[in-house]
Formats: sequence, structure tokens, C-alpha cells
Amino acid sequence: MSELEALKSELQGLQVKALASIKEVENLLGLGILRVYYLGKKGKLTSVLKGVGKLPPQDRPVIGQYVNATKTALSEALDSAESLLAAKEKQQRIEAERIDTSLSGRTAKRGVLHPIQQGLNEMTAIFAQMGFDIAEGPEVEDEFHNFDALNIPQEHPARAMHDTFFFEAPKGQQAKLLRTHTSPVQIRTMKNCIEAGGEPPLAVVAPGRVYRCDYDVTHSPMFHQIEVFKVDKDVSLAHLKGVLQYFLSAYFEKDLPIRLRPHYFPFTEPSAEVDVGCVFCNHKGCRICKGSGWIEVLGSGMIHPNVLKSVAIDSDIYSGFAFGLGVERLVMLKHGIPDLRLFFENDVRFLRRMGA
Ligand code: 2NL
Repeated sequence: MSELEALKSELQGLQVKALASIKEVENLLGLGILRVYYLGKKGKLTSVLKGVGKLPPQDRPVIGQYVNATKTALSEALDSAESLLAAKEKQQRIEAERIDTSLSGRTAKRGVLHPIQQGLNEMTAIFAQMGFDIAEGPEVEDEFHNFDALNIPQEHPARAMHDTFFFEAPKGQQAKLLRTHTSPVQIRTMKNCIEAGGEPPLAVVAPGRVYRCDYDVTHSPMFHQIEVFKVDKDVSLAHLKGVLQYFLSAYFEKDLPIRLRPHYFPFTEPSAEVDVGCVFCNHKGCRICKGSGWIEVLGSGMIHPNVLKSVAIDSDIYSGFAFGLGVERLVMLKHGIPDLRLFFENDVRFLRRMGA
């Protein structure tokens, strides 16, 4: 076989192989590689052309025509494969990026108030609805508003270092402390009223944070209280009991029996602890109420004459009732929450469950 014949058949074989490969390639990337492999500067066709130099001069134009024909055939095959693959890949991309507009949207999770803040708001709202004004006051207090004015003398155990968080007092200045109850708000409210030339009736609910140096399974050093008082002419224990009855039934959303049990507080006389019929066993007696059918919920009484005196209200003309309750305790009873610490750990699963 002459050199010319050999080159011709080499070109033919190359074309057949190339066309077969082009037919089989499945994507543009593979096609691009084939194009370079056959038609590139260092490609197969170029290397065939290098053999042309060995041919006698009269054969060279002939083989040149063959090379060009092969080049054209491969070029056309590559181009048409390219437009097919491009169309196919575009279709695949459209499929993959398809958006199902009939799918319902995912709503963003909204935050909720902390269960204690919710309870505090609910309780405050019940008193506001009954006509009590809402009052707030400072959490950093002095001994007068937190203790002296409330008939809690200097030597009283409630003032002990281990119950109250005291701040170090600069020389010659009054000691500051974190309020241990919301009573100082009530003292300030009464005092401000009288000093501004006002007079009772006064009816106030004071919600807020309070602090005690006490930390165990059932105590937190920061907790929440709501305190309520009313001062007017002829306010009696019957008014106290009526307000308590209404409030507790409204908060627990059912008619509850209540009872006042004699107790002692320095700032009220007489004083009483208040029980409700056990919300877990409907007053029958269970493990939670220790078989008694009653659960203690708050402390109350008629405001001590010494307390009225300390804010310059004449106890011969006016009388008043007052009570204070622990918000955490009431929220736990209403929702059957077994452990105080759940409120302070802030596990979102607990918070979300409470936040419906
Ligand atoms: C309790 C007991 C109580 C009061 C708070 C009060 C306020 C003034 C005058 C007289 Cl300004 N009393 N508050 C009275 C009785 C009880 O709280 O165990 N709270 C959780």
C-alpha cells in the first residue's frame, strides 16, 4: 500500500471512531474534550497532517482535501451534537430548579412571652379590670421603704443578711438593697398620694421582680410577686375575701372554694394565709394537697395601723386590706408545672409548649 493509501485509510478510521464517540457523549463537558482531542492544535487531525511531509509532492494536495473533508465532517458533527446537548442540559436545569408554587408556605415561628410574664400580665389584668391602678417601683430600694415603713423592725429576722441582698453602703449613706417584696411600691404609692395633697380611696396592684438570698429546689433568688392593696373608709376583711374570691376564680377559670387561715405578718393585723380548694383533686384530697383538700396560695391581712402611720394616713379614719402572691407558684398550680426550675432554664421546648 502506498503512503497515500495508508494516510487515507488512517483518516477514514479516525473519522469513523470520532463520529461514534461524538454520538455517544452525554454532556457538553465530554463533547468539549472530544473537540480538543480531534480538532485541537495538538489534536489527532494535526498529527495526521504531520505525515503529509513524507508524501511525494504531487500527492500532497490530494491528502489536503481529505484532511479538510474530515475536519468539516467532524466540525459539523460536533456542532450539531453541541446544540442537542445544550438543549438537553437546559431542560435538565429547568426541571431541577422547578418551584412548586402550589406548596403551602412555611410560617415563621413567632416568639412568645415567657410563661411567668404571661401569668403576671393575666393576673394584673384581672385586678385592673376590677378597678385597681397598676403601679411599678424601683428594684433597688432602701431600708425605709422595704422594711421600716412596713412595721418590720431593725432586729426582725426578715432583715437578716442571709435573706436580703444588701449593697455596700458608701460612708454616711443609707444602705441600698434589692427589694424582697413589692410592698415598697405600695408604700411609695400611698406616701406620694398624701404628700401630693391627695387622700384615699387608693386601690393599687403592684407586679414585679423581687429578690431573696435563697436558692434550692423550690426557691429562686429572683422571682415575681403581685401585691394588691386598698385603703378607704370602712374597708373590711369582707372586702378582702370578696376580692380574693373573685380573683382566684377568674385566674383559675373555675369556681373555687377559698378559706382564710389565721397567720402572722408584721405589716397586717389581723393576718391570714389564703387557701383554695385543691385544683388537682377538686378539693377531695390528694398527694399534692397532702390529703387536706386545700392548697395555700397567698398571704393577706388588714393593713397594720403602724404602716398607715408611716405614710401619714390616719388609721382612725381609714382602713385597708393588702395581700401578696408569688407569681411562679400560681402559674405552677394553674398549669400543673412540677418544678420551679423549668421557668429559669429557658429550654425552648418548655417555653413553646407554654406559649400557645
Ligand atoms: C405573702 C404575703 C403579703 C402584704 C403582703 C402589704 C403591703 C402593705 C401593707 C400591708 Cl403596703 N401589707 N402586703 C400583706 C400581707 C401579706 O404577702 O406571703 N406573699 C407572697
